[in-house]
Amino acid sequence: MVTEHDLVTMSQILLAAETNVEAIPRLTERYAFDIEQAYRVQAFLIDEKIKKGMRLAGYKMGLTSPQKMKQMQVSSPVFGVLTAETLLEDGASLKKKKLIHPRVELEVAFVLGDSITPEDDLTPEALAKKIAYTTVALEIIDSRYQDFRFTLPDVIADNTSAAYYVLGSHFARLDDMKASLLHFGAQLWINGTLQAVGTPANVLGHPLTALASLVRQLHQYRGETLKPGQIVLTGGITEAFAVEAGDVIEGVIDHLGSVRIKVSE
Ligand code: 0L1
Ligand code: MG
Repeated sequence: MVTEHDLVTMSQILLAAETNVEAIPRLTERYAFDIEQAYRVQAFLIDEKIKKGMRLAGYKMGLTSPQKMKQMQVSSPVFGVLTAETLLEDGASLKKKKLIHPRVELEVAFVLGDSITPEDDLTPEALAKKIAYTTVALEIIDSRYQDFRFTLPDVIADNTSAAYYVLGSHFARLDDMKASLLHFGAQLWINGTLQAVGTPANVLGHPLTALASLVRQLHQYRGETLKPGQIVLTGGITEAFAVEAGDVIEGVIDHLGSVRIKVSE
């Protein structure tokens, strides 16, 4: 059984791995801990970052597509925390040497116009009214575990591999769009080669279903609710792809625009 002290120690091990850019063995090889305890480790990790001056910007859902669940051999979606300091500008350059083994994902991002609690109507129709803006995003994930291999508690403790994220410069309003988000095509390009195609429907059937799942899990594991202005990354539309120095990566989603980053050494 793990103690409170062990949970804090685990968060410190993960933070050191991130700071030192050094992969570590899975924490579950040393400690037996469950999903609830994993979210406590994640909370200790985020508290430490906030103490160092980082600011909460929103949340991310992870493991929301059948492709990602298969790739990582897990069976349920998870959430992590986004900070303002890890948001990159559209077109920015990402330094690979700051990361262990980064991968990129193409996602739909929401900027909330309203607070959302578990007591609210969480159907896609009702949630759509609480979204201020929708855009295309790239998420750069970077597991702190060796070989990107982990169990569900490991990856939750590691803030669901969050590293950086980039939002497109075009912000669309869901209610202004004639077609449903579910019918939009999504493309991930790396160095001018089409790497993957998909649709936002890959994300738990609808990115707004991922948002509903976030509302419930955030309340269950943190006792928190979503606030206006917060950013939500809804989860990868396709599997994740390894990122190399020199890469130019572009994500495109119909009606939501495009987003791009360059990767340097
Ligand atoms: O954002 C994601 O879907 C990543 C969640 C964690 C799993 C991974 O590192 O691939
Ligand atoms: Mg993601």
